[in-house]
Amino acid sequence: MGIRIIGNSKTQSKKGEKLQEPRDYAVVLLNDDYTTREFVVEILKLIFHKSHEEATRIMMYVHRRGRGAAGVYTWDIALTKVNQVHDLARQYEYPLRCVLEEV
Ligand code: TYC
Repeated sequence: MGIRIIGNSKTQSKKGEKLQEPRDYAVVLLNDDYTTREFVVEILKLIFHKSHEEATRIMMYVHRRGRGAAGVYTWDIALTKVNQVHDLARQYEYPLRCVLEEV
Protein backbone atom coordinates (compact mmCIF):
# COMPACT_ATOMS: atom_id res chain seq x y z
CA MET A 1 0.00 0.00 0.00
CA GLY A 2 1.20 3.49 -0.77
CA ILE A 3 1.55 6.26 1.77
CA ARG A 4 -1.66 8.15 2.43
CA ILE A 5 -1.69 11.63 3.89
CA ILE A 6 -4.66 11.87 6.26
CA GLY A 7 -4.55 15.59 6.95
CA ASN A 8 -2.03 18.39 6.94
CA SER A 9 -3.04 21.56 8.70
CA LYS A 10 -0.20 23.50 7.03
CA THR A 11 -1.71 23.07 3.59
CA GLN A 12 -5.35 23.58 4.57
CA SER A 13 -6.82 26.92 3.63
CA LYS A 14 -8.37 29.07 6.31
CA LYS A 15 -12.06 29.79 6.00
CA GLY A 16 -12.65 32.47 3.39
CA GLU A 17 -9.06 32.39 2.20
CA LYS A 18 -8.88 32.39 -1.60
CA LEU A 19 -6.70 29.77 -3.29
CA GLN A 20 -5.38 31.09 -6.59
CA GLU A 21 -5.46 28.98 -9.72
CA PRO A 22 -1.94 28.45 -11.10
CA ARG A 23 -1.18 31.02 -13.80
CA ASP A 24 -0.43 30.10 -17.40
CA TYR A 25 2.68 31.14 -19.30
CA ALA A 26 3.20 31.37 -23.04
CA VAL A 27 6.55 30.30 -24.42
CA VAL A 28 7.17 33.02 -27.02
CA LEU A 29 9.66 32.33 -29.82
CA LEU A 30 11.70 35.29 -31.05
CA ASN A 31 12.74 35.77 -34.66
CA ASP A 32 16.37 36.19 -35.72
CA ASP A 33 18.22 36.28 -39.04
CA TYR A 34 20.47 33.22 -38.55
CA THR A 35 18.45 30.28 -37.22
CA THR A 36 17.21 28.22 -40.16
CA ARG A 37 13.49 27.78 -40.78
CA GLU A 38 13.98 24.01 -40.71
CA PHE A 39 15.57 24.13 -37.25
CA VAL A 40 12.68 26.17 -35.83
CA VAL A 41 10.16 23.73 -37.33
CA GLU A 42 12.05 20.79 -35.78
CA ILE A 43 12.09 22.55 -32.38
CA LEU A 44 8.34 23.11 -32.57
CA LYS A 45 7.73 19.44 -33.42
CA LEU A 46 10.18 18.01 -30.88
CA ILE A 47 9.66 20.25 -27.85
CA PHE A 48 6.15 21.61 -28.41
CA HIS A 49 4.64 18.48 -30.02
CA LYS A 50 3.27 20.34 -33.06
CA SER A 51 2.41 18.66 -36.35
CA HIS A 52 4.64 19.55 -39.30
CA GLU A 53 1.90 21.84 -40.67
CA GLU A 54 1.29 23.64 -37.36
CA ALA A 55 5.04 23.95 -36.71
CA THR A 56 5.53 25.50 -40.16
CA ARG A 57 2.63 27.92 -39.57
CA ILE A 58 4.03 29.08 -36.18
CA MET A 59 7.59 29.39 -37.58
CA MET A 60 6.35 31.54 -40.50
CA TYR A 61 4.28 33.68 -38.12
CA VAL A 62 7.36 34.35 -35.95
CA HIS A 63 9.48 34.94 -39.07
CA ARG A 64 7.02 37.60 -40.33
CA ARG A 65 5.84 39.19 -37.08
CA GLY A 66 9.00 38.96 -34.96
CA ARG A 67 7.57 36.85 -32.15
CA GLY A 68 4.86 34.30 -31.52
CA ALA A 69 3.60 31.76 -28.98
CA ALA A 70 4.80 28.20 -29.33
CA GLY A 71 2.48 27.01 -26.54
CA VAL A 72 0.91 27.82 -23.17
CA TYR A 73 1.88 25.92 -20.02
CA THR A 74 2.16 26.09 -16.25
CA TRP A 75 5.32 27.77 -14.90
CA ASP A 76 7.49 24.65 -14.45
CA ILE A 77 6.67 23.13 -17.84
CA ALA A 78 7.11 26.48 -19.64
CA LEU A 79 10.49 27.05 -18.00
CA THR A 80 11.63 23.51 -18.89
CA LYS A 81 10.70 24.12 -22.54
CA VAL A 82 12.56 27.44 -22.64
CA ASN A 83 15.66 25.66 -21.32
CA GLN A 84 15.25 22.81 -23.82
CA VAL A 85 15.03 25.30 -26.72
CA HIS A 86 18.10 27.22 -25.52
CA ASP A 87 20.08 24.01 -24.91
CA LEU A 88 19.35 22.65 -28.40
CA ALA A 89 20.00 26.03 -30.04
CA ARG A 90 23.36 26.27 -28.24
CA GLN A 91 24.20 22.70 -29.25
CA TYR A 92 23.55 23.51 -32.94
CA GLU A 93 25.06 27.00 -32.61
CA TYR A 94 21.92 28.93 -33.51
CA PRO A 95 20.99 32.19 -31.74
CA LEU A 96 17.33 31.12 -31.39
CA ARG A 97 15.76 32.59 -28.23
CA CYS A 98 12.42 32.34 -26.49
CA VAL A 99 10.88 34.08 -23.49
CA LEU A 100 8.04 33.47 -21.04
CA GLU A 101 5.00 35.68 -20.99
CA GLU A 102 2.23 35.60 -18.40
CA VAL A 103 -1.07 34.85 -20.12
N1 TYC B 1 14.12 34.37 -39.73
C1 TYC B 1 14.73 33.05 -39.86
C2 TYC B 1 15.23 32.87 -41.29
O1 TYC B 1 14.83 33.57 -42.17
C3 TYC B 1 13.76 31.92 -39.50
C4 TYC B 1 13.30 31.98 -38.09
C5 TYC B 1 11.95 31.83 -37.77
C6 TYC B 1 14.21 32.16 -37.07
C7 TYC B 1 11.49 31.84 -36.46
C8 TYC B 1 13.77 32.19 -35.72
O2 TYC B 1 11.97 32.02 -34.12
C9 TYC B 1 12.41 32.02 -35.43
N2 TYC B 1 16.12 31.90 -41.50
